[in-house]
Amino acid sequence: MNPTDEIIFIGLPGPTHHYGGLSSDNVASSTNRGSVSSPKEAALQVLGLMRLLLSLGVKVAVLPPQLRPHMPLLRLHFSGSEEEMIREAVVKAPALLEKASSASAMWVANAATVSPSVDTADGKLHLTAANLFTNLHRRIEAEDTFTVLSAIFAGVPDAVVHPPLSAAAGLHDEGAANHMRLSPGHGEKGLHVFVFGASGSARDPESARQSLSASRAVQQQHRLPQEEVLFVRQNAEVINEGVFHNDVIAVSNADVLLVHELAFEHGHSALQDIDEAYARLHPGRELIVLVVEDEQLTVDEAVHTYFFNSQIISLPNGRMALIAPVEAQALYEGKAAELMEQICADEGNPLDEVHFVDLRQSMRNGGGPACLRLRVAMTQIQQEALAATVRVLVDEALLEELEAAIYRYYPESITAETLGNPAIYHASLQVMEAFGQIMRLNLLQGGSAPA
Ligand code: SUG
Repeated sequence: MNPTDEIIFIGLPGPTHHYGGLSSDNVASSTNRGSVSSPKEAALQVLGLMRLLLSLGVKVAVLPPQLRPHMPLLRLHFSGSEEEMIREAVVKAPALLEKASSASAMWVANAATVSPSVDTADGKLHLTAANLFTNLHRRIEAEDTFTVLSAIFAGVPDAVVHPPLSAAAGLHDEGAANHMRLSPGHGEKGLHVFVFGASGSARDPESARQSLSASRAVQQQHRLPQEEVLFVRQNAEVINEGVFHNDVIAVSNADVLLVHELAFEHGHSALQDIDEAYARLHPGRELIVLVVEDEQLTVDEAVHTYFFNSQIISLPNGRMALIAPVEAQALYEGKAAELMEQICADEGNPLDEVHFVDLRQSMRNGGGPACLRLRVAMTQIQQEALAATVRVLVDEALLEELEAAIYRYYPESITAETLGNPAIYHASLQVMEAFGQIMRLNLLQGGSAPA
């Protein structure tokens, strides 16, 4: 068997990264509406995250930003040249221009749901681009995400990239942010835990982003056998407290699940269901469930510190590390950071170390370390083919090239008003051109591979 391991794709913020207050269910986004952003700093902070992951021996790849403002959206409302539409939009429809300008494609945990070859009945690596239906500024990502993922995986044997699910059929899908894959190791069969907020029942909170029907559709098209899946309902109360995605209240890696006791509708009994399903799939193997009680950290504290939006990564020595946002140290007198240190000091779990990263630019929009990553478990052969098709696997040389383009083209700061300056659009075009050349992708055509 091919040893399989995981590539962590990290999303890069684009040059229009700003604070539009566009997600009403997302506390950070709503709170920071209208504050001044720095696209340059945002992108450099994400490069810092990539460097840290590389230094810890993780395989990292990059997903590029999308061209903004999104012209097809503006063209539904305005006409003329791109510059004319931007100038008119900032005066007549500033809220629309903000949505069209969102750099939200950086949160690639929402780009797709992934099922590796080892899990699927047809032996294929399936990816379904998320339709992100709930919010307009995110919905416009879906087509280009599909295009860029198709180009990136075009040469990868057995990879199938599915287009976004049909929102017209009522399927609302937010990708990997509501999905956890539990397995003894990345190359062994995984239990896919699909977490949903809406099932068409009267209990559905209005702001639920993920529907059960969408999760089921993903299971079917990914050919995931019944014994490898579990559908778990989010706790409606915590959705209303700002847990807009499951990855705001739970995080997993391989056989470790770190979760708040109030994450799911039936609390501890849902956790028991997960444990039992895992034991059926892997008899005799233990799932390590680390439950954080409300007494230790309240849901509100979890939402503000993004404790659970950390990444848990596997280290080359077989142990694990937490990659956590600096807010965990800064808020509530460092209570969340302390809890992380305690977990890492406990020898009963594989977590050994915690690294705090400054992702403040992204965090102010509700995007922590886990939002910025999409995990793809791939066989060696698939990884080699990926490397031969496009240049997305990150090494120091690639980072330096991306960094030079960021210093050259990214604005220092952005406000709602500056989005009306066509110069920002021109800078975005230059970024797409530059990144496209670096990564061997045609980013001006939505990310397709060059002919
Ligand atoms: O969808 N924020 C994103 C954050 C996504 C975080 N992703 C995960 N949890 N996986 C969202 O709410 C805010 C944009 C703004 O307000 O300008 C935004 O879209």
